[in-house]
This record gives sequence, C-alpha cells and structure tokens, in this order.
Amino acid sequence: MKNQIIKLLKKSANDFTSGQEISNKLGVSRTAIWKYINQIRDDGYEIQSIVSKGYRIISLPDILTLEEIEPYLNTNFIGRNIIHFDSIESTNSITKSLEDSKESNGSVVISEEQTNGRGRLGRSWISPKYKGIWMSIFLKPNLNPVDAVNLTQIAAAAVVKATEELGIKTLVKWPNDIVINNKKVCGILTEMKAELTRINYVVVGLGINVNIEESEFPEDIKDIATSLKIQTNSSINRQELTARILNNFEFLYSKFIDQNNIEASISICRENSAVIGKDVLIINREKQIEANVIDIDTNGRLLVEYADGRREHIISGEISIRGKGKYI
Ligand code: BT5
Repeated sequence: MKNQIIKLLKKSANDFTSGQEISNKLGVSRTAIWKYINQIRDDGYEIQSIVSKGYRIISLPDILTLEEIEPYLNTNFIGRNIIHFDSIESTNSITKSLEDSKESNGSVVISEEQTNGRGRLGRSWISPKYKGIWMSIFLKPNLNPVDAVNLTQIAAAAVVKATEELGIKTLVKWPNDIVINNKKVCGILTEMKAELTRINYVVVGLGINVNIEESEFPEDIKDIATSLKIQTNSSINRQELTARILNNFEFLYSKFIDQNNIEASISICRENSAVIGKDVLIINREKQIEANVIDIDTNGRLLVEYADGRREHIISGEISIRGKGKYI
C-alpha cells in the first residue's frame, strides 16, 4: 500500500493529491492513508500536507527500494522483487533464506548498511550506511555446479558496463574485484548450494563503494580501497547505478542461460582487464607463485605463464598485481 500511495503522489508531481482521491483509488480509509503517509515520511520522503488540499511529495529519499530504482529498471525478472533493509548483517546471508520461495528467481536483497558484510574466505566487507550498493541476487539456474564461477564474471561485466554508461571506466581484477587506479571499488562474492550435478541456488553478492569518502575507510584498507565518488570527484546516483547493474546483469545472464553464451561477458572482462599482460602473484592458500597473465580463455579461466615457460589455465583463486617494486 505504501508503494501505491508513493506512486500516486509521484504521478501528480508538484500538485496536491487529496486524501479523498487516494482513498477512492486505493480503497482505503482516509485515516489509514494518514497512517501510511507517516510511515512513508519515516522512510525519508518529505511530504507536505494541507488540510484542504491533500498531500504532495517535496523530496525523495536516497534509498534503494524498488519504488526508487524502478524508474531506471528495464529488466523482466532480475530485481523485479526487491527486499529492502535499512540495516542487516549481510545481504548474502539473508538471501539464502529465499531458497524455499517459488517466485524467488531473480529476487534481489539490498541493505542500506551491513553490520557484518562478508568477503571471501571469512574476510569482512565494510558497508557504511547509504554510501554504497550492498546487494545480493538470488538465482536458480539450471547449470552444472562447475559453471557457477561464470556468474561472477557476468556480475563483473555488468558492473563494468553499468559504470561505463555513467562515464566511469573500471577494470576487472580477475576473478572478483573491480578496480580503478589499482584500488578496489567493488567486490563480488558468489555462493551456492549444490548437489554434485545440480545447483539448488546461487547468491551473487555485490558490494560497490559509491559515495564513500576517503576518511570513511578504516585505516587497514585505505591504501587498497576507493569509491566512485573519490575517483570522479562527484556524487553518484545509487538508484540509477543499481538499476543499470541489474539491467546489464539480466542481459548477460540471459545470454548465458538461454543461449549458452558466456563469451559476451568474458569479452567485456577481457577488454577491461586489469591483469592481462601484467606480472602477478598467484596466491593459493599459503603458496604464492609469480606468473605473467597471457589472457582470459573462452571459459573465463586465467591463462598464465610461469618463469620456466610453463602455461596454466587457472579456474579460481586470488592474485596480486606487481606495482612499482611491490605487489598490490
Ligand atoms: C570480496 O571479498 O571482494 C567480496 C565482497 C562482497 C561484498 C558483498 S556486499 C553484498 C553481499 N553481502 C555480503 O555479505 N557480501 C556481499 P574479498 O576478495 O575476500 O575481499 C575482502 C577484502 O577486501 C577485505 O579483507 C578487505 O581487505 C577489503 N575490503 C573490505 N571492505 C572493503 C570495501 N568496502 N572496499 C574495498 N575493499 C574492502
């Protein structure tokens, strides 16, 4: 009901909409409307009310609800159901609970902040309130579990395309980071529940540092983390960026699922790679080995060459890029 009232008020833009009109159109009492209006105000909408005229919206909040993202969204199923939180431990963790809901394929969980945001291997992800996009896409793909790694590449490609549409060049640091000037602006955490040959569900978690200020990063990640705002010197519309990521994600995901085409995503990751041609350290558990990155192959694996000339295709892992005298 709240969303329907917001929609109605938005329609009449600067004009007032009377309580009677809302009541007639939505079939609820004027007292109930007054209660909903107060809840809508609590969500951050500024609403003027004049007894003889009714209600009108004065300003919209910077929040990532479906209502605010929808004007930019052109998907069929990704993000058409958005579960929005003000604050939550981790969007990836809560998304897993959608497993039993039938309509959940393509649902998206977004929180304005995460109190226990998660990275890979038990690491943590800093997620300050209203400053980023902390979201998880729930999927039930008919895929072999080994192909699920490609969903990270699809997500990375979607982020690169979406930022490009806003005039911001980002690069993919294989396999799950998006960087600008060698600093991390986005991390992706793909998790799944599967049997040997069948996926039950996949959760693709994306953390994008949008309007975080330099001073808001904790000391230990200051040198490796950045935000779109720091890099462009301007605030970015989170609602538009969220929708653009979801739009690109659906396009590339559908290509993969319906046409078995992963090349569309891989070629975006290849053309916008932060690692091809670079000397890197490949970090696997405790072991680190130097290599030169040759390419990303048609399956999304990293093709590297070691000092002894031996080549290898790497499926997943972590790498550091050689900077001036050190690895970053
Ligand atoms: C990642 O892990 O890069 C995956 C991050 C995924 C976060 C999203 S947010 C929505 C969804 N819900 C979740 O709970 N998670 C997902 P990894 O490659 O392990 O990188 C983690 C490391 O990045 C940390 O150990 C820090 O060094 C650094 N880090 C933490 N917060 C950061 C931030 N906001 N920006 C840049 N770097 C960060």
